[in-house]
Amino acid sequence: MYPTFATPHNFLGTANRDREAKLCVAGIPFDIGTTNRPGARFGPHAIRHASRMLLDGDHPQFWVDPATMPLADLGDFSIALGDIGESLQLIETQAQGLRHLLALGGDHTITLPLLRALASRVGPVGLVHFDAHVDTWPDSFGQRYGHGSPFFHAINEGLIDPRRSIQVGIRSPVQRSVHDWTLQQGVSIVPAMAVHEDGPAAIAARIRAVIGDGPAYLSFDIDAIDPAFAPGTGTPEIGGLATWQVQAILRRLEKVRFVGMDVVEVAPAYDVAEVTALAAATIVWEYLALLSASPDRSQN
Ligand SMILES: [Mn+2]
Repeated sequence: MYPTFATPHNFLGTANRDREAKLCVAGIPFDIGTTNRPGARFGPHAIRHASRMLLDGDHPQFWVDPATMPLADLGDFSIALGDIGESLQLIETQAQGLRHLLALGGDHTITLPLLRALASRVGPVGLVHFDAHVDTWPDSFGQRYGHGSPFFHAINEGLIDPRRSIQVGIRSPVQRSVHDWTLQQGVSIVPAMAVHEDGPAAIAARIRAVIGDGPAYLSFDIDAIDPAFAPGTGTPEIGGLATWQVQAILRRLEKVRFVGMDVVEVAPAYDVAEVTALAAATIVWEYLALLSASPDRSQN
């Protein structure tokens, strides 16, 4: 029995490395898709480290200890250093066949190969996407596959159903053509200001209405959260969500049939007192608690 601070550096301290586990965590130390400050390659380590803080009790709403769920930490996926295309291939291959993946990024580029692997198994999914940015740019400064483009490609490749997709926390500068293209595909955009003005309960209701009963994927860019709460990221934007708002939304989504998730863009070099890593680890922990409360647990 370890005290939390001395627990081994696996996610929630798990010693299970079995790819056959019902729930698999994997790190993806990839950040060459970033357009501003790099450093998310160190995200998986920081998130695992912070996750050990969450080993001292049950979730106070769903009354489950996520560390006791059938969870394995597979370690970090292999990547091809310096090669975006080859890395996307490698990530997709390693994600294939896993029953339910919780990925620790890495920059947001990684969501594209994860969705390719998922869609090959379950077909197009609904998307609950927290972010400051729409991430539907056709390219970033000439870079076709980068962290500003995963959902442009995911929509064009039919990996997500845009009419069952919703983006929450959006507030960055954006070309109007990119914003309007996203809406025209059928994606719902919830600006950060709407979260502040309408409140988490209304936003959660909107998410449930958009997603419906089909399978859904959670992609959580940590920059959805305000830099006051999550400074450790590559492209911070002011006016973002407070961590309590994120919890208040997520805890109302137990009826959503989630089939996978990622938390991305944690760049520990810009973090202060590990608060960004703790926010990311807690979001994964909240997600696990949510699965335990889902009425459709057999699907998860
Ligand atoms: Mn993003």
